Amino acid sequence: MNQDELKKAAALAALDYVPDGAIIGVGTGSTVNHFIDGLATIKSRIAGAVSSSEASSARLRAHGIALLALTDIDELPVYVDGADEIDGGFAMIKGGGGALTREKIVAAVARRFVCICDASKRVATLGRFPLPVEVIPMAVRHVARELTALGGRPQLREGFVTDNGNLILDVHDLVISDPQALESTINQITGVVTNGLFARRGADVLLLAAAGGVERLE
Ligand code: ABF
Repeated sequence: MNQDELKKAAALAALDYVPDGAIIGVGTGSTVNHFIDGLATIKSRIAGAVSSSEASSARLRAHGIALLALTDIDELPVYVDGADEIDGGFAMIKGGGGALTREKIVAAVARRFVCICDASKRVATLGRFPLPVEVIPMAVRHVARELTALGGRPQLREGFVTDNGNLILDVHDLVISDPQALESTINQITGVVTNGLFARRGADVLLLAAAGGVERLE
């Protein structure tokens, strides 16, 4: 199986975690796109979806799946999303697709975060993937200086503006020995909207697709 087939296998396995009649939190990315396509086959069994990006909203809408605003609900049984990296404690680096802020918001509301990945995303230690940091445009140089002081090498994601109208710095060469501590430290930098470390609120379930099948880890 190639990587896309593995992503699809992980995504379809997540349908088992969709309760009948539920509103589902939906992430962003190519793995999630397979989940959205799978969700369309059972859309009569769900009440609708809360989306984490304009891209996912468009795909959900194209399938006729009802979109709800997070402000319309008080709880969410499950959130399904991919990751760029995930470690043994289910902490993640996310945001390669640029949707990290809304992903983190919807994940914060969800009772259960089901992460869907191909095996290439599984790492012992986070950090080979450059850490995305969403930044208020006027603060981008200040935040870059602060991230450099933390040992990172920030690069502006050229030509990219997030759904929220902000910029993204991709931070290379960070040594992430304590994901939760670094997530909090970066959150404190004035001008940072969100950083792509999902460690304080990691995944609850990991569906990891490899050649031998989909491993379900909790
Ligand atoms: C999304 O999943 C992003 O946070 C992350 O970048 C992406 C992984 O992308 P893909 O599923 O396309 O590999 O939630």
